[in-house]
Amino acid sequence: MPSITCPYCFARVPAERIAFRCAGSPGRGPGCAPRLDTELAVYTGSPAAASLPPVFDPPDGGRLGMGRGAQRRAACPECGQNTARRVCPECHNPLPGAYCETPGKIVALVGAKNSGKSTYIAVLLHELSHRIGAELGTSLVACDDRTIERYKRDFHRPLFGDRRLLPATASAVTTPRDPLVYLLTRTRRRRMRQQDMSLTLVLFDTAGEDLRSRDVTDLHLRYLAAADAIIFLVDPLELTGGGDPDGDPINVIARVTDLLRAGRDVPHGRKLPVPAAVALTKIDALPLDGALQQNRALPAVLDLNDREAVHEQVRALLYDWQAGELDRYLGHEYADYGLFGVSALGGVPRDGAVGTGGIRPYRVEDPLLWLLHQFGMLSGAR
Ligand SMILES: Nc1nc2c(ncn2[C@@H]2O[C@H](COP(=O)(O)OP(=O)(O)OP(=O)(O)O)[C@@H](O)[C@H]2O)c(=O)[nH]1
Ligand SMILES: [Mg+2]
Ligand SMILES: [Zn+2]
Ligand SMILES: [Zn+2]
Repeated sequence: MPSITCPYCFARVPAERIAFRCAGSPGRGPGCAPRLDTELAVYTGSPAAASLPPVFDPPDGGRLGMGRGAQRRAACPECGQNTARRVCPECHNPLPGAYCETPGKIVALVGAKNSGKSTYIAVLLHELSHRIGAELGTSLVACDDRTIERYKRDFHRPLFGDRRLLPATASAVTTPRDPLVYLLTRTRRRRMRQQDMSLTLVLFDTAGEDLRSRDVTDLHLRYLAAADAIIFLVDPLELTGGGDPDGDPINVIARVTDLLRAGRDVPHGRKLPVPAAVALTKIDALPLDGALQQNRALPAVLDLNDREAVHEQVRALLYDWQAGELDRYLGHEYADYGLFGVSALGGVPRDGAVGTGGIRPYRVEDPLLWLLHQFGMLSGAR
């Protein structure tokens, strides 16, 4: 029986159990009035954001002879109006239609403290909705209103508006936070047929320290267990050693890898089938030559020559820095891993602000292009 994974609470939901939310009264229609949604309030930790028209279970599809699978619409049992707003029956977050039809791959992003996660998220999403999105012909849609508001308030406005660096992310232990959830959809034409494929970007902007503590939240554990791919961000400065061993990138990656294994019952000795993109951040601060210094040559595909050259160059850097252990570890644990170098800012910041040249992202999309290729959403070319 088909089922989907809720990108908010990561519950497995059989398609025929996807719930609906009443459309309410747009204009002066006859729909249900908003009321407190307890499940959503518990999830978001904010009752104010959870005053919405009611959620109801799907009508019994079997009894109506509608067969199995997801229903696209249902009539609200209270007001009789039809609604197409589908929600998770557990946490009541919205499940976009495109996600219910073709459940996307969940991509998780992790990194140690100060590795550049928040900045990368801010810039990657910006690039995906502008330059890269146009190049790939993808659309990026936020799956809920909180994602839109939080992206604007916590990421876009400070960095792109005020040109200030983002503050260190508060620990989820003190400030619970739900993920930013986006659906990245791409239409592929294959033999005269069009096919929409989507990737669900579930971005927890985790504070680095949450990944080192033993009490990683339950939600994070489920996040990692549900992830179909993972992006690790690594600050090159931390690799050269000397820092806190707990924040050592290899230790962070090893802890997350153990969680990935536990979440999907892959025993030690068998490689994890989850593609892992490991990206050095802040490469604008490194003296660079070779492939990393050039641009990708081929647009709208995965440039395979470029991919191999960058992978090898980053691998060589790791060995230069006496961090070859990281490469060996990844090769041992993952069936498929790629090494990357990215710069979200494109220049070294000064006094808490973006450098004078502005934000000039560099190769931030590379990990994502590689993952799209892994999932059959982007062709490769030489
Ligand atoms: N040179 C350079 N520095 C960067 C770049 N991105 C981030 N930084 C620096 O790294 C610092 C940390 O970046 P954040 O994005 O806040 O890192 P984080 O991983 O979210 O950190 P926590 O929330 O504390 O875990 C920033 O304040 C910048 O000084 C980049 O692309 N280039
Ligand atoms: Mg942060
Ligand atoms: Zn849910
Ligand atoms: Zn209703």
